[in-house]
Amino acid sequence: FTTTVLGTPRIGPNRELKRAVEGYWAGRVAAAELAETAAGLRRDTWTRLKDNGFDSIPVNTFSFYDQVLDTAVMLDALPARVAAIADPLDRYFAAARGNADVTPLEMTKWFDTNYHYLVPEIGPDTVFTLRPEKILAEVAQAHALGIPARPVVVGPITFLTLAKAVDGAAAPITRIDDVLPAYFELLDHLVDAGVEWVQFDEPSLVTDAINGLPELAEAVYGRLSAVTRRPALLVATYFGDPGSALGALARTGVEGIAVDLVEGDVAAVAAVPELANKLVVAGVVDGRNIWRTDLDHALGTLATLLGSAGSLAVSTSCSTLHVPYSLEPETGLDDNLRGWLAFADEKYTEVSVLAKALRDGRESRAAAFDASRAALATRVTDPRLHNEEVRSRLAAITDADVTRGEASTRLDRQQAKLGLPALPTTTIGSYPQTSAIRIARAALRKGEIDEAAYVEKMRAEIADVIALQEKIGLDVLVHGEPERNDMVQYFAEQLDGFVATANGWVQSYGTRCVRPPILYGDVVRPQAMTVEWISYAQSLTGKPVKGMLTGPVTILAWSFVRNDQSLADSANQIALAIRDETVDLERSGAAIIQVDEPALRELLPLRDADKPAYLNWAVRAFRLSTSGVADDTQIHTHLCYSEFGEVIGAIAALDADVTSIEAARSKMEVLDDLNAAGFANGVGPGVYDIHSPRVPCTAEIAESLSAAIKAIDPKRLWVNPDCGLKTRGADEVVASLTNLVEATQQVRAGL
Ligand code: THG
Ligand code: ZN
Repeated sequence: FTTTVLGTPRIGPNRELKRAVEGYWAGRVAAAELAETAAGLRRDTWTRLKDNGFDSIPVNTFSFYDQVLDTAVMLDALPARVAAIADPLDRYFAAARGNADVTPLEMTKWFDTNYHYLVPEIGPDTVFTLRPEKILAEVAQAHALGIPARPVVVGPITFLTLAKAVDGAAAPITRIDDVLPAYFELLDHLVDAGVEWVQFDEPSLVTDAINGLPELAEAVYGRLSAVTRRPALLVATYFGDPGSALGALARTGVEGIAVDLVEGDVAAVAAVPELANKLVVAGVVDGRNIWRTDLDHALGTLATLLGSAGSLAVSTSCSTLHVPYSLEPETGLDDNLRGWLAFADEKYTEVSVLAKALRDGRESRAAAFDASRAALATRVTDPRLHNEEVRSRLAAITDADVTRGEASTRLDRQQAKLGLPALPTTTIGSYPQTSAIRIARAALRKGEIDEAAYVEKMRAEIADVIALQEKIGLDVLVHGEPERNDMVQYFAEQLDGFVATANGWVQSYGTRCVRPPILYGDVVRPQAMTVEWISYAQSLTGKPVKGMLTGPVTILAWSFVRNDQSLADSANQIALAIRDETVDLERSGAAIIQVDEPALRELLPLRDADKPAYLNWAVRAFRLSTSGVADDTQIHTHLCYSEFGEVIGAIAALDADVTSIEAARSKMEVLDDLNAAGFANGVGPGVYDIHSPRVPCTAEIAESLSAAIKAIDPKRLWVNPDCGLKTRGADEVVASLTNLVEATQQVRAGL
């Protein structure tokens, strides 16, 4: 084949799948109706690809929740606690999100993206048995529609490297010999189903997740390709350079290998002689960012491979799961900006143009190439991409701008100013987003209420949250963030250089979506962004109210980023805007300012060799954003959503005065890690898990606190939940925080 894509979005152009699945959960949508919605979404996606001239179309990339969970189901490898649930759909959703009786699988980030997958659990007793029903059903649906279907599954190496061992089992990858027979059997079924090509996704091959990956890839794909009755095998690597795994794969009998030529290096691919008898699926159109492709450049990349690849197909670099469906609803964008962008639909057109130009010559598609060139030319001249003031300010940054006074001196001065009790209690920032808040936001958007009326409603929410915290007896208060839709989008909407989309939804996990803003230009903060809300909150109480900001790394990680300058440069520009905001907050009277960096771990490069440089610029950007304030202003940060092991040194290097960190689920182990990293500042290990609706009792929180006191000096210890309270119910929050304060008082009494 010549024209394809590695995968597609599936939530629906207007989030139809989200509505159907959430409706099913709520009992409003029947299973049959859910199945019908899903089938319609698949058909629409495939039809669009076929209409674009795609001659191999991915199927089984649809999912009700997550493709890694789907693979665990295909291998019959769900943990016993959920495997016992009789109804397949209920079992599936129980594994994904738990129910009254069972806890779900853990969720974590899919490589360096903002998509989350469910972590398969492999115990000593896990047996792998092929359950091909889903994949065969989707193939059958596609064939009935005349679609040249190429089923896609997560490959065995990636599946096992992403899984976690439970109940004392050995590392999951040691089970490779047990899992392969299920894949062998799958190949046989696919031949029966009339499938010509199957795609095995192996993004783990671009990482250093385990030692000896290239050798393992050669052995595993040697065995898979030795199966005599099977479709042609396409192994898809993406999100980076497979390095020596590419040659290893090419030495096996697989027929095709997909390479990411946006992240990876075309010269390295062209230098692999064994590709001379393979189909190389060349990912020249960026599958995970939203920029229009430079068609001339992409065609040049393809031409480089003509001499070395046996045959060549044009594709996206990875699945377009990570970009919105279509630019069509984005009518609010100006012409220049719109011309620079390509969402999933526009990318399909680009792939198709490139495949045709490769076959018939550039001239055969001259109009498309001219349009691409003309649009991209304005990116060079548009003044919004080059702000001299911001650039010269950044060029003048020195170490002094990223350094505060000595940490213990700072803490003394802050304590003199704040006079907080031992074990100060606080919360992370957000309070439940009530229906009143959502209704007010929708009304503002539809023009039913004006800005002033909206502000009035948000102030009322803030007043409620302040009163609640005073009543509960917390020491350091927050305003609750009612005015924020999302902790990144909110800031992006106020900063020049970013644009928000109208309908650019991307799946984050399950039915949850985000609308990442687009960072296209130099970042300028036209005016203060949060000061009025925080000052208002502070005016209602004698206790300190924390200023609440999102850090530069997280704003970057949860946006579509510029591809015309380094991530570090973009991070520093955002950092300057945040720095200016901290200074304004300080001037308005804020004594404590929190700058959250939950995504610090997410952008960590996939290759070990690239990690130190990343951590260096990420830490520096955070410090640039927080070092503009006086030593007696207390800087907090908050980290969550990840395993911190690899970044613990960087967390210490952020040099925040107080770091609140997810710890409840790991039983405070993170404190020992922080100690080992030499961290000596304040720390608030989350004393209960907010991701569950369960209300922790006082004794349980007191126990967490006592465990924390064993690990660190109580003088440095703060007491707070694990994360923001936005997704929790109001009643749970009141009960949990009341217990938190009571537990703190008990432990304080024993100090
Ligand atoms: N913001 C962004 N990315 C994130 C998070 C975030 N990535 C990591 C983590 N938090 C993901 N968690 C969530 C949790 C809830 C929702 C999305 C991601 C969510 N979304 C609404 C939905 O799908 O209905 C839409 C929200 C909206 O209206 O803007 O609830 O916090 N950027
Ligand atoms: Zn958090």
